Amino acid sequence: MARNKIALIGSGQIGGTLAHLAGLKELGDIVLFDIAEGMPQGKALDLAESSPVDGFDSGLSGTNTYEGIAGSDVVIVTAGVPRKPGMSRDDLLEINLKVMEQVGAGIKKYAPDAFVICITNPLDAMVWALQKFSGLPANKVVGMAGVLDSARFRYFLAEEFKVSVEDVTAFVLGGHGDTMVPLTRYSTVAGVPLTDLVKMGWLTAERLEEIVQRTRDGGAEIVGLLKTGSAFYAPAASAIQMAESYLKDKKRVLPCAAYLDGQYGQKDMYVGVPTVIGENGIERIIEIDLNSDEKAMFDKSVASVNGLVDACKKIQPAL
Ligand code: TXD
Repeated sequence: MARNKIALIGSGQIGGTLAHLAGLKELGDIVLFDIAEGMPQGKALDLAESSPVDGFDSGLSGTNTYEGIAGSDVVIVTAGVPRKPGMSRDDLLEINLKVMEQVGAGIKKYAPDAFVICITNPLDAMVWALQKFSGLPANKVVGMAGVLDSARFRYFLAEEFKVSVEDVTAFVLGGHGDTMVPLTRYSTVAGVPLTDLVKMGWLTAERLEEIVQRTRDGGAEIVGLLKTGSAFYAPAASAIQMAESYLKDKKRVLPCAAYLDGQYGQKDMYVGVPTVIGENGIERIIEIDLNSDEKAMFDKSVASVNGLVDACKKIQPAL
């Protein structure tokens, strides 16, 4: 049986980490693509040279042409420019929209059957544009943000409670930005909702709000420390979890930026919602009941994503 083929469009910080993780997990053969000459080839060779040590068999190659991604089963897109300190995700919009146009055309021509995971920021608008530019079915084009945002929330909670990260589940809805909606009553420690943990005296409501806010600012916290780019280890790990669920038909329930066609009262937009990822891509969008506070936060987040999508339409009227 032939191995799966995984194409990484953009071989920078996240792209390189994705290649490493995909290799270590033997998810398939890996092609790194970038416009920078030699860089994807160099990373591919370096990673290939680590494979005898770590004991994994994955073909690793680098390319600067879209032919190289032909027939890919999964395409993960990080191409574009990351944030510098002081920049918002939205500042990236104009530059990265042009990049999505090129990437979408490449995927349309060479990998029309792939499951496409977009990571490039501003995420919800870029994945929306990438789906349009590529013309792939909406269930096969998805954005990665919720897994990362939930992972940050889980980590902060596990630290706070001094329990294993494995026993903390978290639920984050909405756009990947300052308006994301961490849902405390659906986030748990071993099944006990955070709202109950407040009643049990594990933490105060104020402390919980601080952790929620740190989660919202999680990306900026890393940008502020790194100074030369944005987070890459946790974003890569998150996208690999999504790719793995597709390739192995695991049907994981994961929060992703998915195409809404009436769900949550929204049409023709991408925003973070709970989904099921299996062999058919996004197989289901789970619609949960939101109370009035949560609904208000979700609507605010949707409005902010819609603002970015409108900005895309202004720059590129064909969309
Ligand atoms: O949760 C999330 N979705 C995110 C998103 C979390 C963290 C970072 N997030 C975003 O991912 C970030 O704001 C960026 O938009 C992307 C990629 O971040 P990364 O840290 O990997 O950026 P790098 O290291 O700059 O890599 C980007 C690469 C770089 O090598 C460029 O040469 C290449 O993209 N690039 C291109 N490749 C192909 N085609 C085109 N047109 C192109 N332009 C730049």
